[in-house]
Amino acid sequence: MKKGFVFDLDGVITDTAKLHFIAWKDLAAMLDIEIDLTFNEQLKGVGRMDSLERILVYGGKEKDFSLAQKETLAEEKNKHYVELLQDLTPQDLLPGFKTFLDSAKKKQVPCAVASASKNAPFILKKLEIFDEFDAIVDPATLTKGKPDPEIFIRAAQAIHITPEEAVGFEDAQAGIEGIKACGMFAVGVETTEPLYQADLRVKRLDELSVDSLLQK
Ligand code: XGP
Repeated sequence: MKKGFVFDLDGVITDTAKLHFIAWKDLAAMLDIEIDLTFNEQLKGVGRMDSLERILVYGGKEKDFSLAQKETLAEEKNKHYVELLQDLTPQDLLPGFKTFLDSAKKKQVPCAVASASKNAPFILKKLEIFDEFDAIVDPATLTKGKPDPEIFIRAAQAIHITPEEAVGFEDAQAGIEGIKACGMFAVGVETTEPLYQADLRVKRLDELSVDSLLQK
């Protein structure tokens, strides 16, 4: 029996992945690196500095910048990304998410957010669902990023359940791997790429019934 839900943000609650792509693509272009949507799949679920590192490796420029310069580049990307977020409204919730969340809340299922994004609280406020969650893991307090399961273990702890008692929702392969590595039940939200190892795959969350998930 499951007792709580743990959600990734980008690609599960809202489609901010496309805004991250715009901001990373522009930053990469400034460095003479061209990234496309296929490469962008590798940045999903990956934190800010790790995302930058992957772009630099992809462009063969991983040795060209000091840590301080990389921090400045990451800040620049984030400034652009936050500008793109200004117009976010509840209309930007992914189809089916709010219906599913409302149903979970009605049944008093504790819900947590496990996102690598430091912008998660700001985004949840823009989407007007910040108060619906019982916990939001602060990625700045983690020692390892996804696919390590740390963020999912911390999310389960924060809602006072074990990972085995939780269902995790993810759109990124790294996230599914993290969920499975700590014994959670994994729901893969598939858009373009297939997700391996997911226990269940859906296109939108309202394809699922809260009751049947709790019985997994
Ligand atoms: P933050 C973001 C990364 O910049 C982005 O590349 C990832 O796809 C995203 O996290 C995953 O949720 O982190 O810059 O919003 O803190």
